[in-house]
Amino acid sequence: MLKDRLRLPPCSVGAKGFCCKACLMGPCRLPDEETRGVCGASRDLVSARNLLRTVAAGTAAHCGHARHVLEFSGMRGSGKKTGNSQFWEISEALHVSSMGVGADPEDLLSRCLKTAALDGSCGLYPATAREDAILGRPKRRDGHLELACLDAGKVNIAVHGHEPALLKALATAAAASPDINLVGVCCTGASLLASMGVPLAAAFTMQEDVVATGIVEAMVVDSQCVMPSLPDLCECFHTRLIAASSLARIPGALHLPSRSPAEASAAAVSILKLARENRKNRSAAAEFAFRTRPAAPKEAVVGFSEYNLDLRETAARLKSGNLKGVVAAVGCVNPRSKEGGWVNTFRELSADHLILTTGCMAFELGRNGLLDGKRVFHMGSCVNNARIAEVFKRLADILGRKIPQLPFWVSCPMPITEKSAAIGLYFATLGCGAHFGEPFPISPGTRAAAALAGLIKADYGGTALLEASPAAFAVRVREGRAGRKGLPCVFPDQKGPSGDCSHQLCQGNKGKVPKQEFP
Ligand code: BF8
Repeated sequence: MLKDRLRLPPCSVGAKGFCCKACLMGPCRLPDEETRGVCGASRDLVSARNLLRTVAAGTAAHCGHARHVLEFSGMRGSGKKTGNSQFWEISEALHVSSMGVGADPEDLLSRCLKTAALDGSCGLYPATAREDAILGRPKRRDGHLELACLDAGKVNIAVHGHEPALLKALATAAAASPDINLVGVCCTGASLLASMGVPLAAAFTMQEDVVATGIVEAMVVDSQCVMPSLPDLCECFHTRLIAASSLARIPGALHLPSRSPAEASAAAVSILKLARENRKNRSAAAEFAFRTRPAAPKEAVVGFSEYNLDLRETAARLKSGNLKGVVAAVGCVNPRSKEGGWVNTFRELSADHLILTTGCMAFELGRNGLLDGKRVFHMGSCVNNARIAEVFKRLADILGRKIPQLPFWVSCPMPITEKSAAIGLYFATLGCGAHFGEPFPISPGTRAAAALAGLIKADYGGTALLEASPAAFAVRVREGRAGRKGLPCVFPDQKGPSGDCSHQLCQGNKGKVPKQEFP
């Protein structure tokens, strides 16, 4: 189980981004500034190459996701030109970051941002648009979270991964079958929760716990964030593992790839039959143990998007200073992250900031009771960060301002996957404040960190913050995008009688000096 495997210590040099595996003379670990890799690469070059490879992989995952759902809908040829540009951008990113090609860290970091921009336009946006077309737009609804969503009195099926389009047929069939209890895991689960009200049993770190309850007859996985430990774990229980993606082969799983709605409908019939038949193999002891668990599902208000949030009211509140900013809490919950306290930080910020949230962070905030649909809004899965980008763009339009002028932050406090880096940097290219906690391929306080922040600011008007401390992050958010110095007033007509601007939108708030600042 995950908690046992976490005993394997992470490489202390690699965790800071200073381990290079770009060629087979290494891996080269660079413990200090003076040490060079066998090829002569410095720490700055190694960390820039590592970040570019990370962002390219994350972007490839989101673009691949978008392509799969387009193909699923019979839209194979559509976006061929876009597909070519994705291919070349990602191919060039991997090429230039290989050994002996790009040697200028700043140029590589600038390519990180170009690749991340593609993550949004060719990954998050088309994946979300197709998802809406297939599943229907999210609706505000009451949702349920946590393992307690499993039902010992029914046949339990869990769906896990990221491509919910493949599993819509299963969700529809389950909804029509009173003996079946369907629950979601990770982002496939988050999307099905938002659009169809399927309860969300777990996020990434708890996926094994779902099987370990011993009362899950089938777990259907598609792709991304599916732990390779699942086949072995399922063997220890009676759970049948079913792989629904045509891309991801998983040893020990029953493969039922769904490349079209017709294949998905046929697979749904097979999965329901198989799960029903497997019910007799459930251990009576496991069922008894689950029945006697005291926990009840956590309640949450979910299903928000750019279409059903009141953006005019939000803009008015921002303009009046009643709301100090919008903070998106996105991405993963890394079990290795050293600093706890992020949930409390977002709770505190929600007093005078609108909090939007997606992915595993949304689950984490929800299981801590924060998804109230009043101050903290569940916006769906990680590709659904396109919805948050749309909220920012539309608020900026209503306010008649550019995003870099506005107090919009995207925080990815505990990244795990390459996708998280791509998402955060995509928002930086929109001109938002982009925050990453630890671990991250670029270490705070390094020249590479300063260069990345400088590029984000100069080329996109965004703000970069690498900060592992929740308290320091909150200070910086309250202080404003421009830090201590503040920005010129963006609403000069609203200056106070003294002529000084204390308007929140201008971020002239003179708060405490943050522990750490990046140029
Ligand atoms: O895409 S938040 S661990 S589940 S990567 Fe994965 Fe991270 Fe969770 Fe969804 Ni997003």
